[in-house]
Formats: sequence, structure tokens, C-alpha cells
Amino acid sequence: MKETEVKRIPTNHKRLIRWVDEMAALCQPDRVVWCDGAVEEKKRLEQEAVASGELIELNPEKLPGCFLHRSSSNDVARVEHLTYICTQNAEDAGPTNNWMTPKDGYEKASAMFKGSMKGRTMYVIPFCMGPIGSPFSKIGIELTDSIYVALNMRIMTRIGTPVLKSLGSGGEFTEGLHSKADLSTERRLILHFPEDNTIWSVGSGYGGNVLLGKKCLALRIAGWLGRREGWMAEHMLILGIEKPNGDIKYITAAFPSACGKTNLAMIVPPEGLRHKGYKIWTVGDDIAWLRIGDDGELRAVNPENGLFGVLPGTNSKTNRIAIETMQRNTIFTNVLLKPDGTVWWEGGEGDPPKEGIDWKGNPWKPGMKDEDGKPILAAHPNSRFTAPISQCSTYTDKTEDPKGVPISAIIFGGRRARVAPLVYESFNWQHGVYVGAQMASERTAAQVGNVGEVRRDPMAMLPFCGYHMADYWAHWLAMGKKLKRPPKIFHVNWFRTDRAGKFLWPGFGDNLRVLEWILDRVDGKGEADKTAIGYVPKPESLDLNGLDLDPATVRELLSIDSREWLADLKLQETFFSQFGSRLPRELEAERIHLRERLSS
Ligand code: TSX
Ligand code: MN
Repeated sequence: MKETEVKRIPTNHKRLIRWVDEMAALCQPDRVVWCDGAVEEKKRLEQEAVASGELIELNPEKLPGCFLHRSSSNDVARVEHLTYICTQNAEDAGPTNNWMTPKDGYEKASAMFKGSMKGRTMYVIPFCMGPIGSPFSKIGIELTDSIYVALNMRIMTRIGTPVLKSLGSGGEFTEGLHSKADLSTERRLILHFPEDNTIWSVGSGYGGNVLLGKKCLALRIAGWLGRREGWMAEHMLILGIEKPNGDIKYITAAFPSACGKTNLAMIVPPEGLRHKGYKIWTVGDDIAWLRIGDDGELRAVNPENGLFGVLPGTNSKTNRIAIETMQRNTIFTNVLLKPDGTVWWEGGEGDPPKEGIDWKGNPWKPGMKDEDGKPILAAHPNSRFTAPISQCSTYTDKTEDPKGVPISAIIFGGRRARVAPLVYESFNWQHGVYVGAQMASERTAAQVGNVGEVRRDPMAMLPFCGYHMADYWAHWLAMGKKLKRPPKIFHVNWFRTDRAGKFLWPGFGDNLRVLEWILDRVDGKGEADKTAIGYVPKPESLDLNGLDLDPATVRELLSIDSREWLADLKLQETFFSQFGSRLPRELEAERIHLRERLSS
């Protein structure tokens, strides 16, 4: 048998070394390379990836340090139907997760991993979620045969020698094993073993399936750890809003996909509020780890170190800060390559280019149609950029604070053409948990399935909760009891339309007007009407200066139709019923009280 070549091992962590040996024996790579995270290593990996065709170097004058990657065309998104929680008892995964036993999981995936790295290099990537050395942080090691994963992980997380130093000779870490294997959908599985602090991902090379620090560790495994250790792993952005007097208030917000979470995380104040001198700070755009600080307040850390954002629809009108962030040291995945070595996507900067190479690698011109007469897209709808968060002009080094930032308000939201008003405040923490648990969003044309269909997505965590959803809600309720001053919980909806389907609210930068009301409420200011669903702003309590909204539109945005709400409550009831007796009594009580208030 051919000896696996192993470069210098930079750790004396015996269990780690033994595990890497065992996984190498299973996957049989030609080489094992321990990543140190240095700049020289980055350059070497980039050169190798360009030589093999995995990356295309972009125009070094216009986009320095940027690369294009095309994934396999059957491998362009997370695969929820192939994502499993592997626990001894099915009940611990709950009705919203796929489940198999750990034994079945290891057996099935082992057959796929066996010999999968022959002829390839296995990279050993020590990574840290959260600032190195922070009590918030968690260390993982990802073994992967993908150079694309290695390069993405060094943007999305803190990697290399400093992480191994922090781990020492006996520290705890999440074991992550990834192989592209043959990229076949028949041999693809994303498995979580929370009882073993282990993640196995095989048969994919794409984003959320393979950057194991992100959804797999920072949400599913961390959620499990957080329940045990008394903290929370949430699918939330973290944003700071600074007043001219230097006072900064931080909020977190959870939205289902296609609601513009990354855009809100980099919101640009609208012209009409410019005179108020707000400064915006982006702490994170996707994941928040929430802990109770020594002072009894809720504090948040962004476990990530980069942005992995959707590109279609991103331009300098919808998100100027993101566009500026991705002008250097960025990996673009599944977008159009222009003849000048730059990139483009649907809804990107300017008009479609006259020609280019599409995300599948084929020549492309605007207006091209496939055999079925459907337009051929330049970029995949789920095409992405990976960029260091430190390149964001609204980045703050508060992101590195090992204690996290104090949270004043929690915002839930969804895309609803009707029912949900622009904004409302829950009555208290328990009611706020109910508001998060019944969250829902309507499908857009960019997603697969029926446009407009309402889907429940509690706390935007449906695909990311690594244990029983009802236990997750119980954990939320328990956390509220432990907080000295629980943050106020709000719900927003930027997507309400009139009868003709036209958006009533301008959205984007103007959403700061809503955030302003939310912070006023936190300060005990900001006038509201007490309604059946919660506190709704009085129209005059929103600063609409510079906006051309007529009073009837504002009234419609803030209106509550009891009949629509009662119909929606039926859908909530159906959704809740799947959790049976495990559903916390408090949430059932909130639903019944809401029905009573709406009916009276
Ligand atoms: O991200 C969005 N946000 C949040 C911004 C901070 N989007 C894009 C959603 C897809 C990711 C929005 N789209 C928002 C929004 O607030 N609102 C809308 C709907 C909308 C779209 C266009 C207009 C108004 C509202 N107006 C014009 O096109 C002129
Ligand atoms: Mn996300």
C-alpha cells in the first residue's frame, strides 16, 4: 500500500493526531497537509487551484486578489433532504429534522468516504468560531479534500496555528470530515452527530454543505451545546446603531431567506435621516451566539469572520457596502465571467453585459433561451461571494470583543404581502418567543415551489435547529427567565403590498426609520397603540421625513385585519400540532390568548 505523505504535524494533541490518522486511513488521500493559516499558504493554495482549474483568477487591476469558482451544476445549494441529525433517540431530533441512528450514519457515510481522497490532498484546517481565546468561542478541525473549502474557510473563520495553540494538547474540538467524493447526489450526505460533537459531509463541494463551521457547527451543533451550557446559537444578524453622542445600541435580527438579512446588516441611512448623524456598525450578517454576561444582560458574538452572501439582486442601490466589500480578496461562486475578467449576476451593477461565460462555463448573451424557452441565467440564483468581514466599511472591532456586544432588541421578520404590519412590539419575552415561533414567510419566484405559499420558519431556524424544535422554544423561554432585563422582542415586515401587489414600504435604507422607533421603545419613548397582536407605532411616532408616503399608505402599513389574523392562526395551529405534548404550554397559551384578543 502507498504511504500517505504527511507534512510536519504542528500539534501534540494526541487525540487530534489519532483522529486525523484514522480519517486518513478511511479516505486514503495521497497527502495530508496541516494548514497554518499564513499568507504564503494562501498564495500557494490559490496558485494550485488556478493551475487545476478550480479557481479562475479575475482581473488583478479591477478585482485584486479575487477569484471565480464554478461548482458542479448539480451542486449549487444546501440539501435539506440529505441533511440529518444522528442521535440515539429519534425524539431528540424532533419532527422538523431528518434522523438516523449514529451507527447507520457512520456506516452509510463510511462507505462513501472509503478511498474518496485517492489521488488528492487532505487539508487539516484548525478553525475557531468566535474570537480566539473568548469564552464564547468553539474550536473545530475540518478535514477536506477541497482546496475551495480550504480557501473559503480561511475567509469565513479564524484558522491555523493560533487555533492549534489555543487548543493545546487536550482541548475540546468539533470533528469535521468533508470529502467531495464523486459529487454525485446519490452519494451525498450531511450528517451531524451532536452526541459525539462530530460532523460528516460527503458528496458536495458547495457552501453550507461543506463550510462546516457555518450552518453545521455554528448553528446545529452549537445549538445543541448551547442548550446544555445555557446559551443560544441563532440565525441572526448583529447590527450597531450609533447616535452622534457616541451611544451605540446593538440589535439582532432573524429573517427567513430572501428577506435581505445581509442588506439590513449593512443598512445605509436614508437621505431624510442624514441630519440625525446615525452611524451603522456591522457585527455580523448571519449567525449570533447569545450569552448572559456577568451583568445579567444578553450579549452577542458573531462566530464568523467573513461574509458568504447571495449575489443576485445585490448592487450599489440595494447594498452599496457589500459591493465595496467584494472589490478585493473575494471568491465569487457561480457567476458570469465578463470578457474583461470581472463578474456579473442578475440584478448586479449596470445593464447585462453584451457577452460572457455563464456560471456553467458556457458562452452567454442576454436573451438566450433553453430548449423549454426559459431564459438562460448568467449567474445561478444562489450564486455567492465570500469576503473578509473586516473589509466591510461598517465593520467594527467590537466584533472581536471576547465578551460580545450588549443586545437591546431582538427582531423577527418575514416576507408577508398581508397580515403582518410593518412593525410591532411583543408584550413581553414570553409573547416575543411566541412571535418568533409562529414566524412565516412567503416564497418568492427565486425559490423552488409555489410562489406566494406561506411557510412557517420559526426564528428562521427550521433548517438549522439541531434538536427538537419544541425543546428549542423551551430553551428560549428558560433563557428569558435568567436574564435580568430581557431585550424587547419585535416583528417587522418590509414586504406588505397593496391590492395591486405593489410594495407599500420603500424598504432598504428607509428601514432605519423602523429601527429608530424600535430603539425609541427600548428607551421608553416612541408612542404606540396597544392592539390584539402587540404594540403598533402611532403613525406620527415614525420619522417619515423626506419620504413621500401618503397617510392612508402609512395607516395600511400599520393596520391589523382580525379576520386575516384569525385565518393565519389556523395555519399556526396546524404547524404547532406536530410538536405534540412537547410544545411548551406557554406557547399554546399565547396562541389561545391571541385568538381571544382578536375575537373580542
Ligand atoms: O433586502 C431588502 N430589504 C432589506 C434592506 C435593508 N429587499 C430585497 C429582498 C430580497 C433579498 C427588499 N425588497 C426590501 C428590503 O427592505 N424591500 C423590498 C421590496 C421593495 C422593492 C423595491 C422597491 C420597494 C420595495 N422600490 C423600488 O423598486 C423603487
Ligand atoms: Mn443564513
